[in-house]
Amino acid sequence: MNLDKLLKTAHCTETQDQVLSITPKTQEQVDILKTVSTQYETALWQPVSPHYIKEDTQVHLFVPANSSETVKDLLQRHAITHEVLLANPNELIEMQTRNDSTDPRSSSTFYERYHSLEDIYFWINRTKQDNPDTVKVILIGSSFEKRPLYVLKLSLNNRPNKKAMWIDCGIHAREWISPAFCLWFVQYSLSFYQSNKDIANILDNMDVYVLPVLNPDGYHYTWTTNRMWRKNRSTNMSTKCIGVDLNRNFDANWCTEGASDQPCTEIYCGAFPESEPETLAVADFLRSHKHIVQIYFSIHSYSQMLLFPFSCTLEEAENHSELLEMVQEAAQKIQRHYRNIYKYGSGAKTIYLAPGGSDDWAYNLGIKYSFTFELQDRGSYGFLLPPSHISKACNEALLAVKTIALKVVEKTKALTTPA
Ligand code: 9B3
Ligand code: ZN
Repeated sequence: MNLDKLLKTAHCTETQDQVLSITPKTQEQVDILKTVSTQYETALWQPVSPHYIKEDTQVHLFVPANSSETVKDLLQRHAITHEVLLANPNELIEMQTRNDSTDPRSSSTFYERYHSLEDIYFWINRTKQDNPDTVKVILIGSSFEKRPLYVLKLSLNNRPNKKAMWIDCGIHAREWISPAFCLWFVQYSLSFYQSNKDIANILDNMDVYVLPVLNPDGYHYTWTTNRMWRKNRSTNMSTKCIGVDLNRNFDANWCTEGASDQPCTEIYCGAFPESEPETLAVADFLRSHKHIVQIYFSIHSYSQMLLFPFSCTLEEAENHSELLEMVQEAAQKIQRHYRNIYKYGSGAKTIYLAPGGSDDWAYNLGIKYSFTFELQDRGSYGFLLPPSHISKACNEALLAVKTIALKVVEKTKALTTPA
């Protein structure tokens, strides 16, 4: 390479967006990082809020090109070392949004790609039309920007007194693998009901309600404007900052430690519990179906964890050991089949104390098998998991869902079938 070209490339990498991995070693470095992530135009990937930054724990920070120099200078002046986690996130983003469905050379299926909100609405409609006897679409409400919130009801047979399972995806806009999982799950259920005895056993005993995109406004925004957006897109007269963290807006120790009442933060809890139309729609639906819904799943990313209540308190759930056994078995199966490690445990003990989450709220409503999954990866790509990883990430999560659902089906049978 000639010098001219070398200089050009060097210059180019200097001025590109990057994701940095930084591990603060002292309290002073912690404070600097907190300042950087709040005062400069950056997006904190991990932890979710500057509040959780602590010594000897990795911070993943998205740094846009225009603040790159200032941020790196500041780190250097305080002798804070960093590694470049992703040198070219824009290339990854381009890869994820490229619609290669028309490219005949592409070998990936519909389910191995990410889809825009419009595509997902289209898919919902097509899935209903292709499966008129087994799939119903229920409108449970609408988002702040008045987009419909559709739930697919999978009902594979007409047995009386069936129980139900709920799965929601896409509470957090930037966690794209989550909606991809909901689509994957629906497709798998409809395709393998006839041939896979586990999925048949589950679907013979319960209906499944799937909400593919709980936060459509945020998801749309990540496709059009800002790939790193997390919250919904609601506005409020009292502030110029947009969005509420929907996973802090449920009525479970609402807005205590681990959430924020500051609208400009990523973990803003909203004006009051269920203040957001998206939260209210889900809460109303589950309240009116609480006698049949046995299992609640909420799908997030990233960091590979299988979590159960509580996140909003360090106290143990009444059936803590039962829930622990279930996620442990699921994690073991994932490790055996896919050689991937998932951490597991109650939310508060496994990641952080955080109130207002949907799983804790559903648990308190009486849904005793309540889980949040954090899918792949553990930070190599973070929220920008390449499409080529979708199938493995989804199959792992599917195995965990099946393992837990089968356990619940067995337990229910043991209770209702006389010996
Ligand atoms: C948070 C809460 Cl509040 C909960 N109940 N369960 C899981 C989490 C973790 C997710 C979050 O909202 O921060 C991870 Se993206
Ligand atoms: Zn999330």
